[in-house]
Amino acid sequence: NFKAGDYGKILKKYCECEQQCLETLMKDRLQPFVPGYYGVVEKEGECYNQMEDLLADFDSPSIMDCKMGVRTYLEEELVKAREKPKQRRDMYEKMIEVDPNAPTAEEHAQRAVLKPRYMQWRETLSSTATLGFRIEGIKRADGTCNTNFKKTKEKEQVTQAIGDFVDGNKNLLKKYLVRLKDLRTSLEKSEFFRSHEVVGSSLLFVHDKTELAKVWMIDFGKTVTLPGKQTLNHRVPWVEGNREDGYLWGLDNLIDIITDMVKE
Ligand code: 4IP
Ligand code: ADP
Ligand code: MN
Repeated sequence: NFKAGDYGKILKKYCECEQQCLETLMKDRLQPFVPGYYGVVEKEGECYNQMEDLLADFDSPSIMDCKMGVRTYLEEELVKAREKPKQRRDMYEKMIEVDPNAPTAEEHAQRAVLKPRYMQWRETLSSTATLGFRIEGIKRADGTCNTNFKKTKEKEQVTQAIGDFVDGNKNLLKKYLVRLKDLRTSLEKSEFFRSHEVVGSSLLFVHDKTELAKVWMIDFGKTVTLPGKQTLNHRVPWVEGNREDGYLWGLDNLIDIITDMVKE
């Protein structure tokens, strides 16, 4: 999905939705919190969005990807799954790998599940449904990589994983906290954020041994404009039709957890 771009830049497989978002974001107050965008590039017959390599300024970075929000699929995907149900054998396989008892009798018989069903199962197994964010992966400076967070759900488990990510370094946690609070302030004022359903987007945490620590918003492949003058609050619960994503609620919870870690 990714390739090296020009110096200090990376190429991500082209997605129109993401292009639209990144272009708009370059002129929004969220610009300091998203990778710089450098347009569409064609390479070996494939199209890519070229963006800033957020790791470029770091010396052996440690990175953590947190997927934000209470919902990880678009409302339009729900509608599609109802109108034209598509049985997903790959998602059934991923499901039984984690829990052979998770599928219903009917799903076992079909050896397949629908996408929203799979996505909802992932949301409730992890902290997405209860905290409004989940850890997707952590790569530490020492080269160790962990993407085994599918069942990281309780506040205590999340705390443990973040503590491990920073090696218990409270200086780093404090720097992350400052950055996350700045981000929250900007989100609350952002024209872009107000007018978009932000689903499946992540916060990328990056630090290194010089204690440079930053956070950016990434992955706008499922971030879509709301119709007309509709706006979102990003904190109230989602009910089908309101398009709320719980992004800010999740960020509040993440900030509270890190605040507690700094206090301990
Ligand atoms: C994946 O499930 C992730 O949710 C993907 O989101 C999602 O891609 C995949 O849907 C889904 O199978 P696992 O993480 O459990 O493997 P992301 O790429 O943000 O991690 P979408 O296309 O929804 O963004 P499919 O339909 O692409 O398979
Ligand atoms: P996908 O849509 O395929 O899930 P993402 O945009 O979520 O892709 O990116 C996947 C991973 O690639 C992230 O977790 C992060 O580690 C890395 N990544 C994404 N964007 C950047 C960037 N601009 N600079 C550096 N690393 C990035
Ligand atoms: Mn994605």
